[in-house]
Amino acid sequence: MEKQFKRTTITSALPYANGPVHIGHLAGVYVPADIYARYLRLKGRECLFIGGSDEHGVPVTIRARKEGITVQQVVDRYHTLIKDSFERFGISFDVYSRTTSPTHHKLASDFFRKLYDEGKFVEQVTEQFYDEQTGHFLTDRNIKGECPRCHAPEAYGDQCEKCGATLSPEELINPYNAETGNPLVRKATKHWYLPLDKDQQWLEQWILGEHKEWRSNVYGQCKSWLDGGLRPRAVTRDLEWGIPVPVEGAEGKVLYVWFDAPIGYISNTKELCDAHPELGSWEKWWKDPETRLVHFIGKDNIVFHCIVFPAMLKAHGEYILPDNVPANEFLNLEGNKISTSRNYAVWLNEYLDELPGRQDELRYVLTANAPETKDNDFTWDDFQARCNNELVAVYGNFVNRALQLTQKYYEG
Ligand code: B3M
Ligand code: ZN
Repeated sequence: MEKQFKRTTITSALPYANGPVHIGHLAGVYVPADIYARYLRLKGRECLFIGGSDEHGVPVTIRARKEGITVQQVVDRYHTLIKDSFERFGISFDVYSRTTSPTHHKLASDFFRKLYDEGKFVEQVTEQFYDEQTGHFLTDRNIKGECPRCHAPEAYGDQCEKCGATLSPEELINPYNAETGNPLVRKATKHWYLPLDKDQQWLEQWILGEHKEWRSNVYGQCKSWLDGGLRPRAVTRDLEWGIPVPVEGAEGKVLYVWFDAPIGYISNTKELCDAHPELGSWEKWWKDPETRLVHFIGKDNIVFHCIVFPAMLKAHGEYILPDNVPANEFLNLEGNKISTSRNYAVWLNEYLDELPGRQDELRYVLTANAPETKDNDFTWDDFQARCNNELVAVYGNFVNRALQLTQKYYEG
């Protein structure tokens, strides 16, 4: 017998504030989550629909350097643009906040500190690439050098785009900072790790044993992560932008963006409930076993929502775990991969500006063509055909007939 819940907390992935949202985000996450929230409300069920911007991580800092503005300016700009476009499009969030909010900084920091105090992390010193001239440690993607396989001069720290080899930065010949060109040295640095290896057993039982009803793409990805054996994951980084690690001696280090971002769901719920006492305490939405937690995400976020975040919640000890994690596949655009960094997308804000009043058409097409079980393709020809043949012809005709019959036989 399926468990009966009193209420539902619905979250949708927090979009990175490094660019506008596009139709791929809408089809994969926001339209399905919005449909579910609207459905539950119509049924008279108690639910909250939580959204917000993810404003930490490396991509926003890269965007800031490229544009010659501060990171704060980047996130302010995109948070406002994204929030505004969701509102104009009609995504019915109960709250849309941001991870730079003081509430979130405090909650994420306290969360880390509790785990730290209870000895839930392991500390490890490793050698990482360091640019002595800028005083920065670098992430794999910001490191370039000669490929050890094909000797292309500009391979990345994680991959050579010439020969396709998967690399780690230590393998590069003469590694250098991709942005400044400065040569790199190796330097010891300490980080905190979530020992996921110790979670292997209960995660296997919980996901593979108790959640066979999860979508096959989600279940399958979890199974392959679990079959491969979980390893400890660093939850801190040597960066300036982010939430400072609240530990003495950790100056210059911040929480890893994937540690703080999912806590953002909780912080945003807290902000909402603090401002609206009639919704009850935020804690009932996150800590009461009679609350059903559902995460809507894209397929690239599965491991974080099904394995890492639940391990964090469990380590904390007071929280419920997700009951389901509906993840969608990707939507392509005219046969090609949508990409924020390559500026290839239909941006929501531009759609709303250029086709005013056409929200429902887009919502319909993205729902009819939702990438639920495989990647799908969005084309403008298909958009036009679906609007004309399905919305106008089939649905319009149905409504028209129903209205005429009502008029004729039931006096309107
Ligand atoms: N910002 C990644 C993404 O948009 C990330 C999601 C966070 S959800 C807590 O794909
Ligand atoms: Zn190569």
